Formats: sequence, structure tokens, C-alpha cells
Amino acid sequence: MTDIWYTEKYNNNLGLTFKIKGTLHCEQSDFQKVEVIETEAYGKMLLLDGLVMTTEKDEFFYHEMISHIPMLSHPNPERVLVVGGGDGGTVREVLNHPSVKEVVLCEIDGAVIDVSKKYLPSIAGKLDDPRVKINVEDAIEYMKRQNKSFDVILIDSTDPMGPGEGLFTEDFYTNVKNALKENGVMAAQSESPIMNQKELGLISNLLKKVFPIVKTYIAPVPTYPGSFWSWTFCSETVNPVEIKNEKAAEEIEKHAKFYNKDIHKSVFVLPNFIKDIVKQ
Ligand code: AG3
Repeated sequence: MTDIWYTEKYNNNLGLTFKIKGTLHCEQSDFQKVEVIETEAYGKMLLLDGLVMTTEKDEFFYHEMISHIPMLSHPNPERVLVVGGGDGGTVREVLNHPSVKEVVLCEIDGAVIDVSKKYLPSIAGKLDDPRVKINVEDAIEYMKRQNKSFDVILIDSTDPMGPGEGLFTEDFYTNVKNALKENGVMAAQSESPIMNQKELGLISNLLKKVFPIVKTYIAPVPTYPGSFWSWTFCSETVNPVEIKNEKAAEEIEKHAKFYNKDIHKSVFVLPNFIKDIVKQ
């Protein structure tokens, strides 16, 4: 039988290629092309407009990093907003925090939620938890209506092109700040420090216009561009390097595949070339 491979092309010179068993789902939604393919190496994989969003086998790197670092820099996060993240992985991790009473998922594309529930239950399975409120809406509009409503906001977006583009603007970040309660914190995925240096620099600059505390952190994500990723933490008051709730951190550490208390500190240590990009 002929081998079938899928390549996410990063530019004219580079991409990442996966041998695939087949395509499980392919549709053009109102916003983007939504696909699930089955790869040999990473299990089922969700693609949006051809870009790798998550895979069964390496999703934990990304979802634990986007959630546990900001969640544990808050002493008692009760109300959490996840922007994008329709695959449910970030919501699942947030729900592991004992203080959480409500998680709002604001995802523009209902097709991503439906497809993830159907094909990626290990990732999306907690979207049915009674603490989760799903809101299928453009987060740009949703954010305008929020005022001091959330302890933690996590921006689990796609790359800064296509439907996610408006989530990388000063106006949007200003509305995020206004949507945070006092001593609230936010984190946004901020692209690959290897393959998207310009984007990371721009995101960091915009966030610094809005928040006094802006700290980029890094970790591997094997199936993303450069196999290496960044998130940027922001707050008006909080230093994220310190864990604010030791008991919660210990609880999380027990179940986590990537996160532990030493990792929490180490992800803020930046190599010089990344310090140069984010000027931190
Ligand atoms: N959000 C960030 C994905 C960006 C990946 N970019 C790419 N493959 N070019 C992922 C959503 C996971 N919940």
C-alpha cells in the first residue's frame, strides 16, 4: 500500500511531516477548514486551515502550560475564561484546579467543538462538565461586554491570521484587562520563538502597552512549528514565577505529565535570543 503523509508547511523551506493512516473528518465551516486526521506517530490530530492545532499524544505539553502556570499564579481562581480552545484541552486542565467554580469557553467556531467532542474525547471530554458554560461567539464582541468578571483569562487562539487575527490587537488586550477582576491574570499563546519571532515580538510589544507585568515563558510542543512554543503571562499586580497556592500545585503535580513545581520556575528562564525578541 502506498504511504500517505501530511505536511504542515511553515515556509518555502521547512515543514513537519506526519505519516497518516487516513482522514476522519474534513469540512469547511463558516470560518475555516476543520479536519481530523489519524497519524501514526501522534494519534488523532486536529487541523484548522491545514495548521496543526493539537494531537492526542502531545497535547499535554501545550494544555498544561497554557493553564497551570497562570492558574497557579493566582491564589484562588474561581471564574475562568478560555478564548478559542474549542478542542477543550485547556478547559479540561483548568477544571483540575480545586478552586474553580465556572469556566466559560468562548469559541467562534461551533464546528471545532462538535468535531473535537466526536473524534477527540480524551481532549474534549470535560466540555460536558456542569461547571463549563459554552458560548459560541466571536471573543472580540464577548470581551467588550465583560467588566471585572474573571480571575483568569486564557487565550488559546490559532496563529495571528484567519479567524484568530483580531485576538492579537491592543484593543482586544485592553478589553481583556478590563474583563479581569482585581489581581486577575491572563496568559496568551504567543507563537514559536523559533519560527514566529516577528509575531512573538509584536505580541509582547502590544501586551506591554496594556499590562505593567508581561512575562513570556517557554516549553516544547513537539508537533508545533520549531517544536518549541511560547506563552505570555500578563497582569497588573501578579508575579507569575511564584506559586500562590502550594496545595493546589501539589494536587496538579500528581496528575500532570509535564507540569511540576520546578518546571513552573524554569519556564520563565529565557535563552538570550528570546530575551532579545521580547526585550525582557
Ligand atoms: N492553539 C495554538 C496553535 C498554534 C499552532 N500553530 C501552527 N501549527 N502553525 C492550539 C489550540 C489547542 N487547544
